[in-house]
Amino acid sequence: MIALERLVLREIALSLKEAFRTSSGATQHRRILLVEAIADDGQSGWGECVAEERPAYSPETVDTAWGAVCAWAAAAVLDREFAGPEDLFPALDRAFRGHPMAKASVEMAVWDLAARQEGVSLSRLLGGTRARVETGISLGIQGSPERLAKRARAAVEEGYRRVKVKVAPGEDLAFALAAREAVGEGFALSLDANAAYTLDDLEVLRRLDALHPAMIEQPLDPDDLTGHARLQEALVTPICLDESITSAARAADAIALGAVRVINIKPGRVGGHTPARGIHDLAQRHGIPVWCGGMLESGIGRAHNVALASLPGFTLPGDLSPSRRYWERDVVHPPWVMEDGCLTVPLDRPGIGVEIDREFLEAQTTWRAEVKVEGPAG
Ligand code: OSB
Ligand code: MG
Repeated sequence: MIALERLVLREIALSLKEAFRTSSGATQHRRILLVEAIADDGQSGWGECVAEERPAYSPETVDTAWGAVCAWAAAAVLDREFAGPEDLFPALDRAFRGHPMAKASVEMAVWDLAARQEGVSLSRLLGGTRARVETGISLGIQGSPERLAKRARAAVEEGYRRVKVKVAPGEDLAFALAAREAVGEGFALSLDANAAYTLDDLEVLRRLDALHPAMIEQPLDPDDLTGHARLQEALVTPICLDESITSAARAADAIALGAVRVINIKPGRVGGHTPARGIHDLAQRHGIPVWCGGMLESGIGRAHNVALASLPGFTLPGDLSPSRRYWERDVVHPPWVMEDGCLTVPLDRPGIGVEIDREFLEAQTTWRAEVKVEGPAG
């Protein structure tokens, strides 16, 4: 039985080692919302909200998520009992529409909490079957194709199992070609457009297709499933959907329409581990490979992604890079390190399997709030 006593929200500031640029803008300084769920037995679990500062990737932001957690998610989860962590998402989803990133930050904190209470790893509680997960790197748009080629070559040498390159109209063909030449013909190279194209761009999309990337991620608008289905008919390259997949129902529609051949699952985008696992199960039934996406997470969100990526259907390398790819100093001990192109799933440690560096976290905290159960118990 899980009974939550309070939620502690924190916003932290973390600077990326280098700016990350996509078709929807550049990020250098991250504002990250963290949620700590504290149970009546004093045990706590951690979640990380993947919402960004601006509504570019999705309609949610750090500020809308903060508001949604305080106003609605807290009311839905505090002052009641849950039989298990899989009951959190249904409760949150019944309580209010939308805001999946806000819901996920609470839901995932409770999964960590539940695993710690049971003394098992989060991977084990979720049904993970792998001890290591393959890493991929997502390279932002670089200043020139030459610079991108250099970065892509270095990534292969470092051991990454897949290189993903961001593309945007006007910064696509020369960049993708340079990356293909840099990594070699047989290497898994994928492209991510973050919804920057339309069906009017068919000509350039066909030319990208000719470079036979492993997949092209989210070429069109997130709402445009039929457009993706039409585009898939015109391309050999499998279409992977990211932004479009906001729920298991949406994933089922995309599969039924023929709009998707690979799915990028980010638990933080779809409402948490329960819906993420639902999409994983659905994809497995349809023979669709999935991989775990990333949102430039701190070591906390990364830990959740690693646990999810240990499930059997995650057969492709994810956007799961080691801590040092992003941060001078991560907020967890130990930091995530890459060994032989993989991250190790911390199966012998309870919950997400990393310690929170509370001192560093405190130093980076810009806002903090606590939401508690009312009355004598609180
Ligand atoms: O589209 O996958 C994306 C980062 C922020 C927002 C959207 C995306 C990304 C990435 C980075 O590609 C992946 C990572 O965390 O390394
Ligand atoms: Mg993407």
